[in-house]
Amino acid sequence: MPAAPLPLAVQATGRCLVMGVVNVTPDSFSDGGQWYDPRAAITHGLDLVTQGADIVDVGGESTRPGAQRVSAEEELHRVIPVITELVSAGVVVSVDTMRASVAEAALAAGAALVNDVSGGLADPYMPRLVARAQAPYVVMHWRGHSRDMNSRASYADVVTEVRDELAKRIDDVTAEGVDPELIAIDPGLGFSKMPDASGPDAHNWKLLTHLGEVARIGGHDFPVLVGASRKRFLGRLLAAPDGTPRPFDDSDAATLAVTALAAAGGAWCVRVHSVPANADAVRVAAAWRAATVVP
Ligand code: PMM
Repeated sequence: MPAAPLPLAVQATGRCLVMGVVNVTPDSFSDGGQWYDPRAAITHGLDLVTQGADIVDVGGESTRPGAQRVSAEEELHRVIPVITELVSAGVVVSVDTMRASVAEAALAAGAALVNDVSGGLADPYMPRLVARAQAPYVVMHWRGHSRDMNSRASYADVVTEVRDELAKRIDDVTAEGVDPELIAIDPGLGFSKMPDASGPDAHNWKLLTHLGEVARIGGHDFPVLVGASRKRFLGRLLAAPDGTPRPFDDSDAATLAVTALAAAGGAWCVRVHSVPANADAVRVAAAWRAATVVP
């Protein structure tokens, strides 16, 4: 089944899109185990759409810091039945995978977008597969697998380095035939980024406040996906006086604040675990942006 067309510009949608997350994993950071059962995952995906998700992102491999990889067979076993069922219910599905074989099966099952947190680095066959399928492709900033990604979180100037490394990824994947018009970029919040709330290592905050610079590559403004939802840098920001980080399931209000700010700043899409309030926030941001335009 061909991938359904997905608008890749804020101008085309009138507002920032909301991507709801379904992690079909036993060990994801914030919702590990909750949607591991395929029936639970399918029901949750349908609920996310009812709550206002434009896209449902289905993943079968945890990328939490320190996570070990699962086999391709296991990943396929987790995600394909869920994607098949959601697509047959009319849901726009993205597949969160670093593997070309999983992306290929997901696209064959009707997925509309490939969300590759490695931006084509983890599997050399991924860019060619995406090119052949003419599928929209999220290219995230990534410096290596989760088991040791924190050791790579070293930057002199995080905004320039992330932008330059994304530019290299875009050069490489377009050289393999990926259409630049089908690429969205992602700064990869939490991936080889320190969770500090301030100071020189406040990598996530620097990126969030310079999304336009990160996305301007080779004279082209790429659509930006922001994945801040429930991440450690929010828990760190909201830590208790004794330094204990706020638990991930109590950081949805902070996620919402990032959504509103990023959407008002022109982000194309936000990837979130809890949809309802974020679906409202992107509409608020759209009205905010519209009212800033001088008639
Ligand atoms: N984060 C996670 C998984 N997939 N995809 C994109 N494009 N951007 C992200 O920031 C991102 C992602 C990890 O989050 P989770 O395991 O808590 O859902």
